[in-house]
Parts: sequence; C-alpha cells; structure tokens
Amino acid sequence: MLGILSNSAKSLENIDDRLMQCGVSRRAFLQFCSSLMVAAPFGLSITDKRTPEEVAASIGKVIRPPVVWLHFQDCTGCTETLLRPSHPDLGDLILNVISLEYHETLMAGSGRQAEQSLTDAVTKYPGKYVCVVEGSIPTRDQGVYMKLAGRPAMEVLQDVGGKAAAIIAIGSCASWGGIPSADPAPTGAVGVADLLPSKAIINLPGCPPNPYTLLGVVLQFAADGTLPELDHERRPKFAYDRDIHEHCPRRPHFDAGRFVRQFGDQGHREGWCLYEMGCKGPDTHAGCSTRHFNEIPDVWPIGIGAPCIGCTEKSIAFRVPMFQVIQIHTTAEPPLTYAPIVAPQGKVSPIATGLVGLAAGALAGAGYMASRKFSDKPRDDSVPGADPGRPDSDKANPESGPRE
Ligand code: FSX
Ligand code: SF4
Ligand code: F3S
Repeated sequence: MLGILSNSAKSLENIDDRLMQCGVSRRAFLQFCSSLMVAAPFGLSITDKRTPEEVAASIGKVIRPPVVWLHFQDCTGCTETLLRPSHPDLGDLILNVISLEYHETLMAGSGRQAEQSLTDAVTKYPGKYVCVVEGSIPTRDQGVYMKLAGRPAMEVLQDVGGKAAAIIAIGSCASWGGIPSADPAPTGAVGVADLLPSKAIINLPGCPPNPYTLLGVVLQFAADGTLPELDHERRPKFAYDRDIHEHCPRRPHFDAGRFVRQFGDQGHREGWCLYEMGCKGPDTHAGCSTRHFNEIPDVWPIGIGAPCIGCTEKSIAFRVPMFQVIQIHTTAEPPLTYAPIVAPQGKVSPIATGLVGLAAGALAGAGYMASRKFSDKPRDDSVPGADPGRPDSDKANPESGPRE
C-alpha cells in the first residue's frame, strides 16, 4: 500500500510509528481494526476479505492523513459521536490514526492563533488534506448568519473546501441541510454539495452518523487515493446500501403484526415493532441496526425504543413529521396471512378430526390476522397483538396521515 501522501508530506508519520510513539497497545489497535471490519465488512478496500491482523498490518503503513475539520450550523453531535466511544482509549486512538490539523471544538488555540492554524494547514498540504465539514451553511442574505473571523461560512467553505483533495460532509446538516434546513429554514441552510457541486464530495448523513464510516472513508483515501463506491445521494454504498428494516431486530414483530400503539404500552415494553409510531426504518438506508453507537449493544434509536426518524434520508428526516406513519414502498410488506401462534386444541381427539381442527384453526387465525392487518375495524383484545389500552379510533395504518 503506497499511501498518497508518502512523497508530498514527509512531515507526517505512518500510523504504526505514531501509535508506538504514543504508547498505544497493539491490542487496542486490533480492537479498532475489528470495529472497522464490523462497520465495513464489504465494499471498503482496506477491510475487504481480510482478518483484523491483515487490516492492522496494512493500515499501520498508511501515512496519517491530514484532516481539516470545519464547523458550521451544527450541534457538534458528529464530533461527539467520534470522540465518545465507550472506551476512552479508543477516542485517543482515533485522534492518533488521523492527523487532525484544525478542529474548532478540540483545538486549544482561539482567535488569531486558531485562524493561523487553519491557514497553516491549508498552505502546508494544498490539495492533499481531507476536509471534513460538519453542519449546514447559511446562504440567505449573503450568508450573514454565520461568520468565521469576519468571513461568511460560504466563503470559508469555498476557500478551504476548494483546496482540499476531497470533502467529507459528515452528518445530515453538511450533507443536505439537516435540522437548520427544516421548514421555514430561516438562514437558507444548504449542504456542501450545493455550494461546491464539482468537488469530490462524500456524504455521510446521519444525525449523527456512525464514526467508523468516516474513519473507513478517510483511511481508504489515505491508503490508495480512492473513494468507496457511492450511491445516487453520494453516500458510500458499504454503509448505506440496506435499509434499517431489513436487519431490524423487531422485524419478526412487524411480520407477525405486533405493533406498539402507544409509548409505554405492553407492546412497547415487550419490544414490538415501532412502525405505527412513525418508524421510518422501511424507507431508511443506514447500518444502525447492525452497527450500534458508542460500541454499546442496542444503543441506537430503535434499540432504545424510539422510532427511526430517517435521519440518513434527504427527503425524510426534518421533512416528514416524526410520528407520521409512512407508506411501505419496499417489498417488505408483512405477509397477508400468518401462522397461528398457538394451535387450538379440539375437544374431540381422534387423529383425523384433530387434523381438521388444526387446519380450520390455522385458517381462522390467518383470516383474523389478515383482516386485522392495518385495519380500522375494532380490535379483538383476546388475540395476541391487541392493545387494550388504545382506543380503536386512535389506530394508524399505512394510509393514514400524521398522528398527533
Ligand atoms: Fe448535530 Fe452534526 Fe445532527 Fe447536524 O450531526 S448530530 S445536528 S447532523 O451537524 O452535529
Ligand atoms: Fe424495525 Fe421500524 Fe421495521 Fe418495525 S418498522 S421492523 S421497528 S425498522
Ligand atoms: Fe438515524 Fe434511524 Fe439510524 S433515526 S440513527 S437512521 S435508526
């Protein structure tokens, strides 16, 4: 692996040397490489078909990529997700794997000192650094709603982003406006691609996104100068190729017609499907259902009992009301009929009659479930899946509008 920066940026050391210098254990580095492989099992050249040891061996030789990180209209959640893994050592390790040349939240300097480090980074590595942008950019009224050192954010992005080798728009705000662009979007917030359409830009939407997706993209670019394959929204396919619903642990409940009807009801306590609470999982491409946050199992929206708001989708998050039930567009519709959960017991026991009883019970159960599926008809509370706490008039279905 050559490393695109090896000839032009001699002052940067490789990752192995840096980790050794900082006393980072091999074990911690292998753990990091394993997490990277879990986040990107396919489609990322640095992890593709390798073992953690092989990944560590090749990443170790990569020259630490210089990264200039710009903050615009954001909540700093993207930075937080990168630096708040459950093991503090991992946060340190991440900062040693990349060479963070400028980052307003993390740098010690302020004022002119901070400005100088931005100028230095851009001058030292022209056309070689990766520019990470967090937050949306205000464009209304000549961008007067956000200025850095007297310059509108738009101008800073055009200058610093324009001189970068590649730009990574981290989070939904930088990808296409995010929260600040929600109606009525008072500052005219837009994403990076709206202002620099011809640059190499990768969008990593999510509010916040998975930090390993960022690290994977940056490391692949530093290793061989390539970017992973992107989809039509400029998202790397390795992280955004499947929808949440395909791998959701609550999917069996969806398929069986067991839905949460109200926060705190019995179904909610038992971990049933959140579709009727407005879950956008069936229309949302992201890896959250298999790649949880902060390295803690089940730490992701649906894992903690909240519906997915579709934060990685341009047309969903901050556009469609959070609790509005969506239409199912995918092939992921639940089947029309379901097998009975408990086979009914007949009073007469001869084998032949028993079989007839089972078949009749199955048909009755399936028929019941089919009629109940997304139906407005009154619910039979004696059947599993019914929620006695919720009035029939309060039921949502795929055809319904916003729920309040
Ligand atoms: Fe916050 Fe980032 Fe959301 Fe936006 O994430 S987590 S509001 S995507 O810019 O800091
Ligand atoms: Fe999971 Fe949401 Fe799909 Fe239900 S609708 S299975 S909670 S992704
Ligand atoms: Fe976002 Fe939905 Fe994942 S809200 S964090 S895409 S579960």
